[in-house]
Order: sequence, then structure tokens, then C-alpha cells
Amino acid sequence: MSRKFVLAAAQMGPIAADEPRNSAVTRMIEMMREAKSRGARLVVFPELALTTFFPRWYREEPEWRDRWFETEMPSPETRPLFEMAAELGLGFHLGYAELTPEGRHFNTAILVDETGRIAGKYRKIHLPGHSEHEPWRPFQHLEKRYFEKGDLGFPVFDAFDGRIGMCICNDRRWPETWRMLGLGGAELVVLGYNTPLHYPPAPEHDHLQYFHNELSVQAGAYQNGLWAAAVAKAGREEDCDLIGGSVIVAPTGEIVAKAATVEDEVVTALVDLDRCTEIRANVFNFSLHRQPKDYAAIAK
Ligand code: ING
Repeated sequence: MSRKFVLAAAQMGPIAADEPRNSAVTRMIEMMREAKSRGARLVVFPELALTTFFPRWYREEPEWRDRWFETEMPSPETRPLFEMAAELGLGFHLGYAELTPEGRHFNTAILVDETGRIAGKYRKIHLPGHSEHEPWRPFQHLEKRYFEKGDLGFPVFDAFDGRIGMCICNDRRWPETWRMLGLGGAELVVLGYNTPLHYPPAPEHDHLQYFHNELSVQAGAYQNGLWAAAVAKAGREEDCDLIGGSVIVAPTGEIVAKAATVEDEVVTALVDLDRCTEIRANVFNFSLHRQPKDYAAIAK
């Protein structure tokens, strides 16, 4: 049985702070229709795709923080996505801020299959930025303040006739993320990101943000012999420029599709999950070549 299918990266342009969730959902529904018209089976949306990237602001009121979170999934505002998935036979990956019944806050992503069922969940482990107000910055990056570290590990799920892993934004910069998913047998990793063009701690690297995005995803895909789709929330969002550059990368590390704008944009590629073998049976044949006994320091 061929395990080829069309994968869609649904890059989103800015979401304003006062943009209601159903506006973002309407935009996503539009892109689901576009993806379906191109034969897609799975569409990947960005990190925190329902609201503006609120960790750019410092606020102390818990009710201000909690307005950005979902207390149920599907929620009334997001249910149309699940219904559209079932109607079109089109699965999706969605990043959102999760507030659990126990009151825990996570930067979360889910994988929904072609029937509209949640097939997997991941909670972001590598939270970048800082936890206290740092007024020297033109904008904050307070993920360590508003989210807990994820507590689900790096799971890999059976869906779309393959093994699908997820990570979120800063996770993609850490080789450990990709290796954990590779060791879990992932054949495709899907992820979203909100990456500012300007990086206050090292402005001399601002011109490298697109390069570092591609470097991280291409290396992760190649060194673990898996497909990857990395999808941006892009454009000038509340006076903060976010990079676009959404990509679909083959197990060889080749970029096979890339967004050209910083707006809502669907790009697609034909993914053949069996092509992972070209890498996993040869150059990165873990059982044959990998030497975990020599890597103890990595897990410390
Ligand atoms: N955003 C950024 C990212 O990892 C960042 C934070 C930007 C870290 C640039 C380092 C350099 O892409 C999120 N949301 O993680």
C-alpha cells in the first residue's frame, strides 16, 4: 500500500489582539477548503493559532492571562474546525493555549484525524524567553511566565497510515526534540511557530531568523530520516514582525515547499512516508550506527 498523501502547511498572517477566535477559525476553515481543493489529507496550522501571540506582553492579572486560553477542545469557537475535518475528510494540527480543569496552563498542540477525532496531544517542553518583566526589551517573550513546561514527553501517534510526532516552535531548535521523536519512530513531525524577526538578546542575529528556522527543521528531518512541516504565524502582529517561511521538508533534508508571503498562505507537498527508509535504513540506521553508550552526557 502506498503511503503517499498531500500535506498542507497553512501559514497564518497576523492575528490582532482584539480579533475574536471565530475570525481566526473562519480564516482556517477557508484554508482547509483550499487545502482540500489541492487534495490534502492533513493541514498544519501554527502555534497558538487562535489568538495573537500574547506572551509579548507583561501583565499580572490572572484574568488577563486566562482570556487567551481554551478550557475545552473542541470549544464552541473551534468546533467548526472539527466538523469541517469530518466533512472534508481532512485532518489538522492545531496549536493553542490550554487551561486544564486543574488550572494548569500549557502551550499545546493537537493532531485531529480525517474523521474529526483528536488522535494526539503535545505540550511544549522547551519554553523560551523569560518569566519576569524585562523593560529593556522592545517586546517581552514571557512563555516561562504564562505556561508550564509540557508534561507529556515527546509522544508519537498512529495516524494517516503512519507515525506522526509533534513539537512546538522553540522545540524545533533543540536536536533532542527531533531525536526523541525519531527514536519514537516518527515518520512525520508537524509543528507551528511564532518567531519574531527581532531577537532582543542578540539583535546581530536578526537577519538570520529565516536561516535558523530552515537550518533547525532541515537538520531535524535529515538526522532522523523523517518528514517535517513547520508552519508560521507570520507578519506584523501588534507592532511585532513575525517571520513567515513555513516549510515542508523531506527526510533528505530538502525543502520541498515554502511559503512566499507573510500572510494566510497554503503550501502543499506530496509526502511519501515510505521515503523515510532511504535515510533510516542507511546513513541514520540507529540500530546499526548509533552509540547511545557514548552519549550519556546528553541526557544529564
Ligand atoms: N518563539 C521563538 C522561537 O523559538 C526565539 C523564540 C526566537 C528563540 C529567536 C530564539 C531565537 O522560534 C517561540 N514561540 O518559541
